[in-house]
Amino acid sequence: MTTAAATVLSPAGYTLSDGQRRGIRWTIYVGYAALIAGIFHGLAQALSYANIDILKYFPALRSYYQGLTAHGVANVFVFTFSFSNAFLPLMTARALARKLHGGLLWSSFATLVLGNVLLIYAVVSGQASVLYTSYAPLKAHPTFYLGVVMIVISTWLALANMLVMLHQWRREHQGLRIPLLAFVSIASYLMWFLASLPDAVNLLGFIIPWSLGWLTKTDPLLNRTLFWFTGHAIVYAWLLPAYVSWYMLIPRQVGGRVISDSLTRFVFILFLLLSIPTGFHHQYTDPGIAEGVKFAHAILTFGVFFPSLATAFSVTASLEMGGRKRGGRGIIGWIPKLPWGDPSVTAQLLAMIAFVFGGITGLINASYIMNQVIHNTTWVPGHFHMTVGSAVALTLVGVAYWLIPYLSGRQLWGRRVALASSWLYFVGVLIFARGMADAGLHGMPRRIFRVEAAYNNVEWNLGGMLTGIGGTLMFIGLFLFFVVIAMTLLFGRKGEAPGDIPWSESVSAPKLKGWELRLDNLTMWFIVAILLILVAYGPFFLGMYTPNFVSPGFKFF
Ligand code: HAS
Ligand code: CU1
Repeated sequence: MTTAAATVLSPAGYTLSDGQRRGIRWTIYVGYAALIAGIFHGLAQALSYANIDILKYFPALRSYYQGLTAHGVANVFVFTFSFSNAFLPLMTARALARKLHGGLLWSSFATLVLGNVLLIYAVVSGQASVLYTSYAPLKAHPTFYLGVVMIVISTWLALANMLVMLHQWRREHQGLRIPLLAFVSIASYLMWFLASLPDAVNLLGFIIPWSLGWLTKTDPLLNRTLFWFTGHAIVYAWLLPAYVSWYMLIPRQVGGRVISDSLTRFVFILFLLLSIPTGFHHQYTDPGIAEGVKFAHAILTFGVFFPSLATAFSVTASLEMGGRKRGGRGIIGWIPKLPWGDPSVTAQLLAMIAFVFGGITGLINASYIMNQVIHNTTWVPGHFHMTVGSAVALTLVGVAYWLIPYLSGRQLWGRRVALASSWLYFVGVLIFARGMADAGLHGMPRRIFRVEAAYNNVEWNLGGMLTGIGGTLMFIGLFLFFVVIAMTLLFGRKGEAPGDIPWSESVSAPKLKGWELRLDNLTMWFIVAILLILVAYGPFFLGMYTPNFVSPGFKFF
């Protein structure tokens, strides 16, 4: 390793001030508060597929759809982004050995809280039972959409914080490569920033004015298209912070290293390029979109599958390196040698295993013809509970097991309970997803209150029952996670927490000359991403589509 690169990669003596530590911690707590509500609603949803109704015991809950909206919004908007708003800037600050920008840290926190308050008001008061996708012409109270906008703005402020730190660092370190941990963290939110713009246009330009009554009619196809323009890439905004941990932190935690600096950068660049121009794979069955455009998005979806395959290879190689260092032999003999007793590692290993099935089901969804079979069935929630509901959720659980001690200065409480929590959740989600997939293949629609459905089918019984059993185990698993976190914060031993972030260096240092330097040119990759988007969405917006503002708003629930 060259000395120049080494100095930058391991800046000694990094300390996070108490004020900034608090800002980061409270940002994460906002997400935890949402997730607590989210798991209770999740339990109710899962049991309802087994024909068990506990929704009636929820105070002030008016409908199944109000509960499902609360579940989706809390888990995928608030929990995920609260975590990322804290985690990614912290990783960048650590890698660049810089202080966070205090004003941006706290304004990101404030907008997150404001967004949350607006969302809670809209959903709890029963004025926004439109589900997290909020498809027009279902119409919610303006505070719902404003809440979403505020959450998005909080992510932009978090990105601004990272860019300010990068800008300052670059001024002082000309000619040096961006440290990998900072690069992947920034690339993740840069992708999300670009991805969030279409739905920002949708909300600010159409949906909010319509919901305020300034526009009387709306165009559902346009709204759905703008939503999915953002909505596919949003899944990678949830996933990439988990990948940051898998690439950069897990290797250190198991005693390995990052396999390749350039491959890691390349993977995150591919996500920047390919996450966005794929949104029509959610609209294969929508009328008004030419087959050719849908086909192009299908091909690009197979393209965005590739960086995850590269990740599977790369992360497994880091794990194998760690397992062998710990005495593992043979083709798979290194697997049991991994530190399975470390709750932070175990949660993330289980997240990875679940994601293998999440990836396979994703490929099935993306396949144009097979999508006709599974679209709008419970297969789809089966898929996404093994992606966002496992790869992401379990990784964030695993990261919390070192991050909360690091931020609070208290040692993790209850290692065994923490391990049990992840195993219960993992086994639960596999049973749950098997149930959903099975029932989906027998045509059970998603987003139905089965308990009251007049069109029940006996072929859904097995799948529905597995869904209920798996969902209950998932609930217990995450409930135990909260017990561990609460006990750590209240009773964890002081002064024995990790003093640093467990980040890893790559096997060989980043090159200081040659083509690899271009990988760091984020501005160039950002522009290439825009060009690809123009190719993928241009024909639809410029050629095929004529605005058709035909529909008034509806409120059914
Ligand atoms: Fe998806 C629908 C296609 C990934 C989330 N997806 C959804 C919805 C959500 C979602 C929420 O093409 C529903 C939206 C709605 O409400 O309507 N998805 C894909 C494809 C991928 C994919 C091709 N999805 C995700 C991720 C998500 C997510 C990630 C959240 C975080 N999805 C679709 C399609 C639909 C869809 C269609 C529409 C369906 C419809 O008709 O409505 C791919 O990116 C997946 C790539 C993943 C892999 C797996 C790599 C594995 C790794 C782990 C390695 C394991 C190791 C284990 C190392 C290739 C990296 C080692 C461990 C040891 C112990 C040794
Ligand atoms: Cu997607």
